[in-house]
Amino acid sequence: MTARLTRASAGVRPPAPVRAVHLGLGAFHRAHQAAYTMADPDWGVAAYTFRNTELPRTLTEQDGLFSLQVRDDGDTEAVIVDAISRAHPGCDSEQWLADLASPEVALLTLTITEAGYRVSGDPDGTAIGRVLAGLRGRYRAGGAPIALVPCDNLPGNGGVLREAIRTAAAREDAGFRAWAEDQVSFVDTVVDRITPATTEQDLATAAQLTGFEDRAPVVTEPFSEWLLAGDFPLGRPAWEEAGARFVDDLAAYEQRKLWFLNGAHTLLAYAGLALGCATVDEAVRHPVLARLTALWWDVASRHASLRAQELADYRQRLLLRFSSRGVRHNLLQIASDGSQKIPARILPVLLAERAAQRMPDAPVAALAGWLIHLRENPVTDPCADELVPLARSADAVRAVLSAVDSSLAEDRELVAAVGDHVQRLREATGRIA
Ligand code: CS2
Repeated sequence: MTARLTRASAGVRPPAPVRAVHLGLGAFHRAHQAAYTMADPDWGVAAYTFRNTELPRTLTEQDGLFSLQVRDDGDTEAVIVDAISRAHPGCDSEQWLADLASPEVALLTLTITEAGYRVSGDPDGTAIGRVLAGLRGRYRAGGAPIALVPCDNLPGNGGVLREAIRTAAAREDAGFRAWAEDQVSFVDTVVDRITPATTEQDLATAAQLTGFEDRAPVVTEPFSEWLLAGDFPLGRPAWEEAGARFVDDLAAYEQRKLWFLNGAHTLLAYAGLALGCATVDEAVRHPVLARLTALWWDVASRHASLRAQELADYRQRLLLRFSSRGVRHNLLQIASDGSQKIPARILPVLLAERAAQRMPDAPVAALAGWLIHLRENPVTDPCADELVPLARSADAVRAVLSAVDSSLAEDRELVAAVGDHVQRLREATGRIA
């Protein structure tokens, strides 16, 4: 019989004092920030999720421990991650407020998805609303400074979070708003580690590899990157021990990550689903999709600021990462939240190309695939209620494009090209439009 996973049974140190809080306790946090924080035994994380109450309960039963299965094409190595000192469901709001008010807590990392930074109307009950409540409590409890470290794939994510907090705080008192401007540091980050959702099979593998019954394992790839720019007024874990890099300017790296990795993911997800593929490794082997991906990287390279050689190396490595059979990354998972992802990943390159009067195939294919996805698949997107009917309307291409960027919808040649590409994808699968 496999033993229960606990700190005692695994012979792992006791939980470190909580000095970091995390919001968004999903697989990505555990494969990324938690794994980096493990490099510094003085820092423990209190991790919160406002969605899934099962996971914090399971982690609590496992003393915060879980196994991280690092898989390349052939081998899997399992590491027990011990950085999470406490895990909490959303209903623990008193604990959340107490943690954020504590001067021992120096930083808050966030993985709340791209959609989590949208503030429209009352922020209460949203991730931003929770952060605002936490900051308000901290201000009232003495106002120790704090670093906020967003770890989602948005350009200028520190600035985006700052704006979201500012907007949400519009009705707060002036003293609090001045404190938030002065004492809250917004750190920009580029995060990278491909981490698919955990499957039943991964639980069995965890038991085989570790000898423990682990009900919260995470599967990830060997590659990992974390770039950060910003201040940590009360200090931070020695994340550099695990390979994090602190730089002055993230813009070029952010482009590289968002356009080359995430942009290609989005293209593979939408065009790939339209062509009947299910996972990234399958899609990247499909001749039509392999060609589109290469075209996408060519066109993105024209507008990226890193040196050509660096971009070429990054592409080479991405191909290996995408084609790894160790990490089966579902296209449907990547296809979620297109309305939030496309503007960060695809549109900057497409708009620059259109300004130069060119009509590049790859981003057009991504938009065409998105349209088909909105018509045919289950859609997870904060704007689904608006987008799905538009995608099924008579003037679908123009209507959907106008919902993401009005200038796209006014570009008649683009609207026609996306419409043509919808046909091409249909013909390639032998389906009728
Ligand atoms: C993916 C990302 O789901 C998605 O949209 O593109 O989660 C991607 O796997 C990560 O950014 C990799 O670092």
